[in-house]
Amino acid sequence: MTEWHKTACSLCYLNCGLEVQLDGRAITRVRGDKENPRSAGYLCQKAQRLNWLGNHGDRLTSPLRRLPDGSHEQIDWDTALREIAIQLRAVRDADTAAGRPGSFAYVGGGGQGNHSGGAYGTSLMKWMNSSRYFNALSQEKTGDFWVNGKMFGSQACHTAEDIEECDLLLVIGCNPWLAHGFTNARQALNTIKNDPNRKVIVVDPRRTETADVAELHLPLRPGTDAYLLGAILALVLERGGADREFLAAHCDGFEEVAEALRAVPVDEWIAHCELSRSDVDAAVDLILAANAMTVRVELGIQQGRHSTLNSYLEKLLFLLTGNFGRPGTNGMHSWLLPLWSNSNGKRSEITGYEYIGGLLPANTLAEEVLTDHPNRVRVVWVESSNPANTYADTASVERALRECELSVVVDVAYTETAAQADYVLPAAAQHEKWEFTLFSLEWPTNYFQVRPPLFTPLEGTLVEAEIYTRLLDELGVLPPAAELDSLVETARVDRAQLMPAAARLMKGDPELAAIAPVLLYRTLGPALPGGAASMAPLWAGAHRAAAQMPEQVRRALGSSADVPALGEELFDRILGSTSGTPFSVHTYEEVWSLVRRPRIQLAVPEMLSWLGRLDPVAEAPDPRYPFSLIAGQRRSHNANQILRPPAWRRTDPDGALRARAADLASVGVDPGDWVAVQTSTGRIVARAEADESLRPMQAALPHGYGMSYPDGRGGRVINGPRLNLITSATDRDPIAGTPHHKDIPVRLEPATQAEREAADQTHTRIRETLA
Ligand SMILES: Nc1nc2c(c(=O)[nH]1)N[C@H]1C(S)=C(S)[C@@H](COP(=O)(O)OP(=O)(O)OC[C@H]3O[C@@H](n4cnc5c(=O)[nH]c(N)nc54)[C@H](O)[C@@H]3O)O[C@H]1N2
Ligand SMILES: Nc1nc2c(c(=O)[nH]1)N[C@H]1C(S)=C(S)[C@@H](COP(=O)(O)OP(=O)(O)OC[C@H]3O[C@@H](n4cnc5c(=O)[nH]c(N)nc54)[C@H](O)[C@@H]3O)O[C@H]1N2
Ligand code: SF4
Ligand SMILES: [Mo]
Repeated sequence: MTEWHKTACSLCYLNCGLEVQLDGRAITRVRGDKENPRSAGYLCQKAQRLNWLGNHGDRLTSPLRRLPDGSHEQIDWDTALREIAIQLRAVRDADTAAGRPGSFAYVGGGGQGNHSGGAYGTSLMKWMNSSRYFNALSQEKTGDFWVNGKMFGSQACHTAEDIEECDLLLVIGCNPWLAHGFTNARQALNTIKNDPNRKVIVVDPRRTETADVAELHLPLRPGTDAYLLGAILALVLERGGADREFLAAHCDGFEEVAEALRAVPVDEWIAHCELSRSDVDAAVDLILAANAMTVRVELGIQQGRHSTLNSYLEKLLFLLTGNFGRPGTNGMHSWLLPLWSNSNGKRSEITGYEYIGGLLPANTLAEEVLTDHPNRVRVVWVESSNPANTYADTASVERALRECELSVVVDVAYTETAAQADYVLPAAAQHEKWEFTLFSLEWPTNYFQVRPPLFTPLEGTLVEAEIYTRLLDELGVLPPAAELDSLVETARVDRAQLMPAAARLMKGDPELAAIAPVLLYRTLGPALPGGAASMAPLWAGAHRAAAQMPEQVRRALGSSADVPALGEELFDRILGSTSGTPFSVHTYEEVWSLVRRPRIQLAVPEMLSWLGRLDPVAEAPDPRYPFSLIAGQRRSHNANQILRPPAWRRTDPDGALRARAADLASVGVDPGDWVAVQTSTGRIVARAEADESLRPMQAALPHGYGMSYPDGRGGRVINGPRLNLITSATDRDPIAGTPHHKDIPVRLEPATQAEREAADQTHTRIRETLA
């Protein structure tokens, strides 16, 4: 019988536990891992396509160097790392001589299921004296983090949902049926649907697959969530729905918030949302009747208009009604290693944007490069991200990649970003190395899973830990080999002694402290079983978690050990549990140990004044761009930029533009035609498809298309819309800089003759690559 190997899916950030069968370097069968304590056997249709993650014709197998004509030539690893090191050293020296902050930008550091590279990449950033970190979180979640900082005391405080126990699930601006976003989403939605005592409300302009299982759907006008949430909050207070006992015990600032909400012109705002008062009243009835409500949100409001304000109002909704920290409500999860940090208001000197969670807005990357400001970004280092397709305003991002002094891409495939880079470094794919995800966002029990490799690294590739270690060695930053080898011996003989020994080594040497993860890889790494060297930073994480929440870690492990032995035990458990393991178990009351202020601060002045400034009249649509585009919808067969070969998609091969048939007809387009989508930034062509679930004058293009792929004839062909050619990087949130991708003003028109011919030709070539 063929053996089943444990792993996890990395096609979305839920990272369901999987078991797979192999044939050579291929994954041939996939099933849910019933022993995974979190996902318990669950998977969705995408997991079956996992073979395409690392096994396809567009893998990188050699470092590349850009030639003057824009093409790339293959070079060997030593040459690549030597040349890159020389340039990095020169930039760092120039920064120091000029007394300016490091001009190195780190972009990415992990995708949906791979965060092992991030610790090493940030080591390089720190050694370059820089803190300029950009990634996907800073184009979706930083508004949320900012609000968390104000209300809960740290931007690394992050709320979670207890969907299993809730009796009301309020879904705002997300579509868990297709995008998941919480564990075992479809199963959880079906369970609620089949229980007469439990309800779902969906707030989404579109009648989504999730709305189909809901008791109530509020199809608001795109971009009006702040008005709706303001109106709902005002009605909840008016009807006595504030949980006075909870508020008195745990929160400050209620009176200021109540005063601001009393000023909300409820009926005017509901009219602006194009909803009926009776539907909104019905939602308020359900909220007031609920014993335990959980609010679940995502891009519909985070990449919607008034993004940061939306995040604030959404949190007020569960806090004012006392739906926090009890079974079935929102809570706060622990971390093994936090995926983002807390920033204290530091700002970019170039754009003025605040660092949030340690990140600068992804939307401002190109601006940080394309300026003559003396502190501009000079080096762009991209790892495990494809900003040339995923950041707003593709043309500017590509220009920034080309015009900076040095651009380096670490990826497994020849991405659109790699195509612009000075150097491209080929990484081993996720199933060719030890890997893990830091998307451990569960509450009150939280889990962690490491995945051992299924295959050896493809020839010519290296794991990220090795790439950064070799580079820092080339830069002469690592201590002498003899010194490191003595630590290797310490780690082998008595791991617990490594901590004080490493501390002695780094003491007083900021350069070494900056690269602590690399030192751990080099010293602890060789002592780890099964070649798990790159997992070394988790050792520090395990000790950190054990020290911060010993009681909860003991509960999770069933252990009675004390710190630091508890940290060692946790690390061993994590490395040894290929199906994943709980690492912390909180009681509900212990939620307060995860909040970083004595009391939650409800009144956030910037948010209350924003609420006061909301003005429906100022938000009339632009007649030149009358449609609202969902620029980046999650569908059955898209998965960010992770699966590149067109063959993986079982549905929606062209990445269709969807809109109501009548709306398509009104612009002279029939379903099946090529339609042009025009914005003030750009124009793209897509296949039109009728979809009556959208609102009138709303259209949708999918996320996760626009990748180029070898066409088998020596050229490359682009699969589906390169969406961010038409999005603007400056149409963004004033606080977090997050884009308004879910509500982009566009014009639709029939494609021109030339555009149709080009699109037909592309379509044919894509078909040929499938054959
Ligand atoms: N299949 C699939 N699943 C994925 C991914 C993928 O690529 N493919 N990517 C993963 C990632 S990285 C993320 S961040 C998540 C995102 O997950 P979601 O946020 O759930 O996905 P989206 O489809 O981007 O948008 C969510 C919903 O917002 C709605 N919406 C649009 N405008 C508005 C508005 O103004 N107000 C409100 N309330 N709603 C609006 C849309 O109709 C849509 O249903 O998905 C993850 N899961
Ligand atoms: N218009 C619009 N734009 C969007 C969105 C939208 O809805 N609309 N959604 C945004 C969201 S929510 C997100 S999360 C981002 C995602 O955008 P990105 O942050 O760019 O991430 P991914 O698309 O996941 O790309 C992952 C990259 O990592 C590479 N990779 C995979 N495995 C490995 C590995 O082991 N090592 C290395 N080094 N590389 C690897 C893949 O080849 C791919 O190039 O897109 C954002 N962009
Ligand atoms: S829900 Fe996400 S992680 Fe789970 S199988 Fe589907 S794509 Fe993979
Ligand atoms: Mo995302």
